[in-house]
Amino acid sequence: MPAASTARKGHPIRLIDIDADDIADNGHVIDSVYRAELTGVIVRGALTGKRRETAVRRLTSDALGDRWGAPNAGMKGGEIRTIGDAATPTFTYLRGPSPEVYAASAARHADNTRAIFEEADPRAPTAAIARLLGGLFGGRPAGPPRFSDDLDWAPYNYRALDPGEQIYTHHDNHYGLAVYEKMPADLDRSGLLSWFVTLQAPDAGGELVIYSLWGSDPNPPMLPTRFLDTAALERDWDKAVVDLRDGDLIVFDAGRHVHRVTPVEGQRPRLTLGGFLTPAADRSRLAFWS
Ligand SMILES: O=C(O)CCC(=O)C(=O)O
Repeated sequence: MPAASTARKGHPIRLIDIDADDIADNGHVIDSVYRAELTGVIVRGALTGKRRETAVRRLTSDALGDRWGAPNAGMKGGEIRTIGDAATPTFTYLRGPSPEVYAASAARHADNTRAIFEEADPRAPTAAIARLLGGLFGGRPAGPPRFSDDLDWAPYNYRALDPGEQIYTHHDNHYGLAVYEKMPADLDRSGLLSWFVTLQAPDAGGELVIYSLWGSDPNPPMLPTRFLDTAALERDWDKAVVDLRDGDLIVFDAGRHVHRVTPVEGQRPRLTLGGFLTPAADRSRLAFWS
């Protein structure tokens, strides 16, 4: 069923809202988002039960101490914590992590995932994500692409936004970063989608806001700091505020649509795991990575 359909300034925002049990009936969704016919899909209850609870217990314990990184340390209000690097610009690496830095992080992914999900087979949580994303791609194969002869891209990273922190307004079309030299050539770079699972929703705030502005639009509203002017977006552009609860997955067109996560309120950190995805140019498979 349609969750939002609006048109003011900018491009239409069309999100659909489905139950995890209905994925098989929605195998067209990723193709539709890629073609910009849809902006995204919310899948309710995608990662639930003991698996989600264990990840939350571990991510909120002291046990993971030095696995956590602070890629935006010093960026007031935007100090996300992560386990595992992402192929995005950060305050630490303005042009994204180098291939060497990314490879070192991706090589630790399996061990981190074992420590967070405490499952005998550390590949099982990633296989579950592959089934969800592949299901939205008509059941075609889905997985992280090769990074080098003996390493895959990390399938996702883990993110915590503590009370008061936010993700500032941005889009994710980052194929220009050096790390993408390692992306297999058969993958389609004409678009890029984001996806993430909410492991723990915050008490309040921490909402994903998707704007009708595309990163490729001419003359986007900018602040003198070269950040996008969120106040102007709130005033003049259309938006969808997405209500994501524990266990929900969202896949959306983050390569085109400018978006942000509002400041987390209350006591609980907002915990997510996620990354990006794109299909092969021949649509035979889906690649997802952090
Ligand atoms: O909330 C998250 O984990 C990431 C939100 C975001 O900016 C994205 O998915 O591109």
